[in-house]
Amino acid sequence: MVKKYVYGRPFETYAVVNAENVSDAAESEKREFFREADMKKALEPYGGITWDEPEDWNDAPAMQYRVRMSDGDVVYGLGENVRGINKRGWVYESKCSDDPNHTESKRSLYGAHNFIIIADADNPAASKGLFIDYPGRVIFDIGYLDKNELVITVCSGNFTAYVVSPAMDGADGSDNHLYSIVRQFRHIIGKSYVPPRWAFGYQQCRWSYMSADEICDVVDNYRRRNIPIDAVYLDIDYMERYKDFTVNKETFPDFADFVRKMREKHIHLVPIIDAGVKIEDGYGTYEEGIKNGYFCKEADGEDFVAGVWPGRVHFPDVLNEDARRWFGHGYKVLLDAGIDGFWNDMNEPAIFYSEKHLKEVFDKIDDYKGKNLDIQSFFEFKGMVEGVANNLGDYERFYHRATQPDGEVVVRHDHVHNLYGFNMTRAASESFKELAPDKDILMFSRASYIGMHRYGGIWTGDNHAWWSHILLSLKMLPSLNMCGFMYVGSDVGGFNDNTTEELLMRWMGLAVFVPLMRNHAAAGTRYQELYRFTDTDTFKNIVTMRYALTPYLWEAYRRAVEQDTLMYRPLGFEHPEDKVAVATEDQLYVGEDIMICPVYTQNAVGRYVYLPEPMTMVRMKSADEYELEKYEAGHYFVEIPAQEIVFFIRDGHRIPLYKSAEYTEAVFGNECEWIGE
Ligand code: MIG
Repeated sequence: MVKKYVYGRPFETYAVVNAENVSDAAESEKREFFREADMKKALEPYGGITWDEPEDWNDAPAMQYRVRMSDGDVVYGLGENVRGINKRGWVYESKCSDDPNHTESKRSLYGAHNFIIIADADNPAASKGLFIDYPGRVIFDIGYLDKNELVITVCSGNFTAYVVSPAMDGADGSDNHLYSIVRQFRHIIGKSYVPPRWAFGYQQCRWSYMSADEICDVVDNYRRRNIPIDAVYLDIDYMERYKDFTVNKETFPDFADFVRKMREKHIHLVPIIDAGVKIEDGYGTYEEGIKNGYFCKEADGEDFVAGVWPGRVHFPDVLNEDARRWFGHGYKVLLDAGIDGFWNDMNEPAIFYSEKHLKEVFDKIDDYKGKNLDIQSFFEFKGMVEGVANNLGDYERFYHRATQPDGEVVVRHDHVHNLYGFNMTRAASESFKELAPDKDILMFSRASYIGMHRYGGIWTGDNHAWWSHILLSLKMLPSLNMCGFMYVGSDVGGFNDNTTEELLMRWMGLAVFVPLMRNHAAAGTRYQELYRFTDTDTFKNIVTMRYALTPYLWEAYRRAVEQDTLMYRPLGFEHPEDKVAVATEDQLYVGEDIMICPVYTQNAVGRYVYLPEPMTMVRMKSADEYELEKYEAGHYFVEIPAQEIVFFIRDGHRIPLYKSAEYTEAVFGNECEWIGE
């Protein structure tokens, strides 16, 4: 059962699309559920979170929900975020952020996924799902100020909360409270995006391959060594001076021909698209946007100017239907050149500086000139300069003419901040339907909000080549699935900092089971294409094993989408009564049949594995060489060399192992054998 609690006059986010069975809460229930809060007092203990007096349409007081948790209760959800699968013990803030430092002290990453499940340990039937449909800031204190209290603060009185209770009457075929909640929630937000099959192949990225020649070289290196690969990425340098929908003609002469040649080698090229449109006379996208008033505006009606890659840019007002359609049609030049995959970046939107704020800072810098900077003034100065990038104040400087069901409304960006990446991706995806209805197109984004899962996937942004980030990426998988995001993955090997051969190998060991298996690294870091290392045979072997498993993963993915359920299942979902299973956060069920237990520590010979049920261990040494061994439920130390892929098949289940190939489509035509009991 799903019940809807409407407060004030909510902004329509289009997160929920199937509300036919959603019932409305009575006024009295609503008053009980969320209470008005004195915002200053409510936010003070969290520090650093400011509260602006809302303006115009968004003028209702902030609201707060509080509930006690007993010791065993588990809180799941929140999609892309730091920390555990069980979110208890920290405070999270929904605020799409371009933050390249994913430490556990953070509260927000690139996505805003306001859905949680409170799994009630004492009375499982009282477990519930809670979705806060509000596109501005929401704070989820999940046992941070008081370890047994959950406090949700919505920085506005205009929002909708959806409460999902388990339906245990068998109506939805469920016999598990947690899955029942997931299924009902996923139903109301609509079916998740399904990518083309090749997007399950190994993909190579780097910021940036600078030319067609360099890309040819990368591809040759893979093909020559028979390391399977399906896609290579174009990061910002393929463009002409970082202008969306352009291609640098010097470094990529005859782009369409290049795309075609790559496709003959079964390689898909995937260009990046950035949110900011360069301000430059004679640049078509810029001029059209200006002419039609499609960019976000400041209060005085001037187009908002921010700085990103190309220097000064405007942001397309993707919350406006006409502007959205226009921006989406920009992808056409690349589609026409044969491109069938894109990644949308910097769409929180990331802002290096706003022109006005930068001017204020430059003016103030004069005050510090020649001064004896002491502890006070030095840190003030430092903070001021560092605070230029992604400054929250900049989000209060511009407006959208957002399309709402009853017409257009002018809304200040910070009140709808979390919808930008969603609508940029929606722009692309809606235009694909129109421009290339027969093409199956890969689309994923950095920023997102629930609802965007219908239009594309996400990657989890600028992680580091840190061991802890293998585990972090594993923990996000089920949380993302709960929020509808199915086509997901992290930058394998780590984006920031230099990777090592062993780290990359172990990361690949997890990525073998993840839809988006993309190796990506930042400019200036060590090159980390698989052939750059000593033991390229092992890398080849790992990727080949992935291809052998791809049809299983594809089916698991498809089924999870069709059934509105999880592809990645925490052990606690399968065994809610088993306390050890519930607390195990470094293993996952993948689909209905297998459990994975990747190694995520340096110099390991293996790891401890907990089996909540009897299973058969599969020790894959290569795509066609494996050993099976039966295990009873219990705790084990399992030796897992980096050269092998070890996972478990549940009793009574079998999975297909295909003959591998150098690109994904070919695998599906191959023979398979079934393994398991
Ligand atoms: O702030 O386009 O997350 O994947 O390589 C850097 C350059 C901008 C951030 C993306 C990253 C990409 C990079 N971009």
